Amino acid sequence: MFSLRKLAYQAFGLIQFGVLLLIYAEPRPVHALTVKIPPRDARQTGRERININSDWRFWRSESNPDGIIYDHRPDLVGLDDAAVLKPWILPSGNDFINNPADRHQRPNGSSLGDDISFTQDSFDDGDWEAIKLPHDWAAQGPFYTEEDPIVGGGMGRLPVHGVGWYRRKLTVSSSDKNKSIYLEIDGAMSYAMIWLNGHLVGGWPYGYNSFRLNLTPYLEPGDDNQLAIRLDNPTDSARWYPGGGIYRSVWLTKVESTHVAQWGTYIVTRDVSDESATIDLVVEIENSGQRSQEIEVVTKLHVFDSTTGRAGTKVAQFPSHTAVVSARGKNAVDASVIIKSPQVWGPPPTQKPNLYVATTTLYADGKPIDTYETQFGIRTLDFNPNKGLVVNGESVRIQGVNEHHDLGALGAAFNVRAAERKLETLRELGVNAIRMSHNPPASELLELTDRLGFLVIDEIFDSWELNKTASDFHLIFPDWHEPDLRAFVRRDRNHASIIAWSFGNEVSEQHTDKAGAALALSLHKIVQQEDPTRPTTASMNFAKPDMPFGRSMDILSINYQGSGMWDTPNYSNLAGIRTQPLYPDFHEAFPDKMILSSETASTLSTRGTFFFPVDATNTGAPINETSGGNSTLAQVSAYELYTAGFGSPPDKVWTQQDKNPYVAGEFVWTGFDYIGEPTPYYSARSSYSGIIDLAGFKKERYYLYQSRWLPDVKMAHIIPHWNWPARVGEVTPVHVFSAADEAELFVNGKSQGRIQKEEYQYRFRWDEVIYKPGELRVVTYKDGQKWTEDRVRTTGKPVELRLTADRKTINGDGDDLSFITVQVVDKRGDVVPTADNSITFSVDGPGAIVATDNGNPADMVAFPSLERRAFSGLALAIFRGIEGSSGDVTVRAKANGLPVARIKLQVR
Ligand SMILES: *[C@@H]1O[C@H](CO)[C@@H](O)[C@H](O)[C@H]1NC(C)=O
Ligand SMILES: *[C@@H]1O[C@H](CO)[C@@H](O)[C@H](O)[C@H]1NC(C)=O
Ligand SMILES: *[C@@H]1O[C@H](CO)[C@@H](O)[C@H](O)[C@H]1NC(C)=O
Ligand SMILES: *[C@@H]1O[C@H](CO)[C@@H](O)[C@H](O)[C@H]1NC(C)=O
Ligand SMILES: *[C@@H]1O[C@H](CO)[C@@H](O)[C@H](O)[C@H]1NC(C)=O
Ligand SMILES: CC(=O)N[C@H]1CO[C@H](CO)[C@@H](O)[C@@H]1O
Repeated sequence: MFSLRKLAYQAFGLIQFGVLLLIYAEPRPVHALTVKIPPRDARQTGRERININSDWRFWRSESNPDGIIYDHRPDLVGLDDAAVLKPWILPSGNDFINNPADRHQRPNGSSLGDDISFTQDSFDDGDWEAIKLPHDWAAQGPFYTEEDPIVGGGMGRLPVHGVGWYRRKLTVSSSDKNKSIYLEIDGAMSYAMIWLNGHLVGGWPYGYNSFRLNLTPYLEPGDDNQLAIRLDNPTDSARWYPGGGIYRSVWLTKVESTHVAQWGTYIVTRDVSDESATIDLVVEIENSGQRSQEIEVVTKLHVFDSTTGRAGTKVAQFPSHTAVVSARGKNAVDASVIIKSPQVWGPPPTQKPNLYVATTTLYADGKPIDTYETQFGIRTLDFNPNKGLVVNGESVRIQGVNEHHDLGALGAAFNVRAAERKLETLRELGVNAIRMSHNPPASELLELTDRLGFLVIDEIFDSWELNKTASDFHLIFPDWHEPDLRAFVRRDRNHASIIAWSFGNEVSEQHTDKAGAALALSLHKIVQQEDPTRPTTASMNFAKPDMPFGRSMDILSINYQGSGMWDTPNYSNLAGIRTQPLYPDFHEAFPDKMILSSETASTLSTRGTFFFPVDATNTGAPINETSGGNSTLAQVSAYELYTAGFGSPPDKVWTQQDKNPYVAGEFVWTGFDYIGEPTPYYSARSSYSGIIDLAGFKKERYYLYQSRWLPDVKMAHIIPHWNWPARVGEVTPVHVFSAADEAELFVNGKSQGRIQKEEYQYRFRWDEVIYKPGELRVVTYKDGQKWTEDRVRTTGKPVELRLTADRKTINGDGDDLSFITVQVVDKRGDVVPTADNSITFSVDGPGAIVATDNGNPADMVAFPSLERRAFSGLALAIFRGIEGSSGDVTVRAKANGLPVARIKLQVR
């Protein structure tokens, strides 16, 4: 189905054909034990990639400060006379528009807005805020707490809107004279426009994509080049928190005028067996110089050394090729190599995420002029309609979660350690797959998923032509869907972890029958042109098996419909399109397409919070004042049975998955809580859908999922807590989450009965337990043998704060973090489950607490606050070392009436 040469022809024109070269290499196991993040700046022969996250000045205005706009927009009222810069921005997407006739020409003459003072070297930005990237201007709040704020609960009640300006000087030396110099922005939210020395260079509206601009024509030797970046965020751009600002890294890349093009390598592996694998490589070369050049391309293949984060032992070399690259032109070469005993990439625990690195060097007149590294993995994927996902010949059930891009109290500003902590928590839960809902993530996150071995669905759009909010992507879809889609795939297509491309989530075009399906097909084709090796998909929460939408994709991603929606009695009083579980109908209508559930559950809960009475079913109930919810508190009961109107509890989801084993698995909505979309209580700031709360603390549901996903882990977990002074003598149901098949519950030593899980039962429940203070104890059994126990005690009052850090020694690089958990404990050391003590943090030493949280979706204290109430007994403080510093640190936590607690950390 796939011809690399054909693809390369399409993409790059002239191709030199490669000769296969057989190299017999010793296999060498590579284990991803700890993730090493390589140094940020890379200086290699002919190529410098310089991180420029430091030394920025920032200023933001809530209303338009400069009389310029990208284009007219529903929320930009009263700006009829503003200068529209769109014609100058559109050409920035030209490299990603296939048809030359559709590419944009920059208007002649100087652009409108070139006289804006903020872009000028003479402008004094001395009183602007000094900041370091990645930066999210909204995360520090404060939260809007009023009834109808300018940014509501959906977008996190944080000040994301308005125009932000960023300024910085750039230095180029006289030795850079003939170089091509690019600005690479990994993500800027949103409508980015970039000026250099007063000239409008270009921009990129979509805030989630990475982009590159050529600064060469506008740079002067010296250290006085003035870079100015303008961002503009609508008030209603999304259904969740987008963040605001340059929230990912920015780089200056200096290369010789002939160099490997942007994202210019593409590696595909095929004919993979235990004995050998064929690796196909395309290298695209760009010549921005004045004369044609003959370039020799040499690529060596190394194992990726996970202990250093760099290329390790060399295992093969591609046959070298020569290509003539015309002045201001491009050309591509392809080559193939067969390696022996490939170490395949696959998801733990049964497989290992082995990676390789291809190091490409370009030579002109025998001299090396560019070096470019490409990480990739060797693996086979079969998307089997009857067996589900098969990775390297092994059936791998997708145990996935959806993740939005924010990092909790750190907001949208990307941080490698915060992302890695998330993945560690998910790994412990048994998660092997992540859907990047609903936008391309930071590149570094995909490096982490490559190295840790998570399967990834990379997703790009939440809306196409039809809107979900007034100012979402639909405004720019006509101009930008092609460049955004191609840029998305080209950036990410060498990542081993990505198994499929999703070009849409729950788009309204599901409702427009053939027209929507035709648009879907056109997007599918664009993705296929950029990467024919992976299947496409788009998530369907409405399209039915007999509708044409599903025909426009390779694999079917079903949201919620597989488990049935509004189909059980407790949901019958709600409006909604009642559907029986639809897996069988989809399977019958699409016998050739693998089915997965890209969103399941939408079970909602607040950690440690329980309301009574408890729903008697395992098929769940929608939330209202008498069913799992309390709108005054803005909290949802954590019996893990209450859902969004369209949702289902995990138990109901699994029943349908187990009855339909051809379904490849699920992506739960969601792994972590995220900022915004606080269904059902839009007075709150963050979601209730996570298996893990916004602070990273495990909700009750964590143990329910772990019992299914890691059934060999000896674990039993009792809910609720047992501090109910007002419930003495009242029915207080007890549920136990465990992979055991039998369990006996004891209240103060008295058996409440030994029960067995029936088929399609996933939890133990004792619904008639009468509350008495004391101790709950459960003893579980597997195959008749005693397996494991859990115990919950009524606690005493708080006597102490207990501090623990996920890492006690961190790097003094200004990015690394230590996450400090505070537990409020009683005199026996048990966490007091109702404790809400107000805790004040302070630090001695080279660093600071940059954010605090407690996982309470309704806590409206701004994230940077050093004072934070515990919630259900826990609080979190995030410590960051000062850049370039080292030394001992003491973090103190203080609460009224309790002794001061301390923890010692080290910054190195
Ligand atoms: C710019 O001017 C040139 C020469 O007059 C003309 O050919 C070209 O079409 C103009 N471009 C635009 C975008 O107007
Ligand atoms: C730039 O190119 C010119 C012409 O090829 C050459 O003479 C000059 O030495 C180059 N400058 C640098 C700094 O490489
Ligand atoms: C879609 O956009 C229109 C026009 O701006 C707006 O009136 C409408 O409210 C939007 N729809 C949604 C769901 O926001
Ligand atoms: C609340 O939800 C329950 C369970 O679905 C339902 O029986 C009840 O009628 C609902 N109450 C209201 C006021 O809608
Ligand atoms: C919600 O919680 C508040 C505060 O605890 C309580 O006063 C109120 O009765 C609760 N509402 C319902 C419907 O239980
Ligand atoms: C919350 C709620 O009302 N749950 C009800 C769901 O339906 C069952 C019977 O099917 C009732 O027993 C529950 O009370």
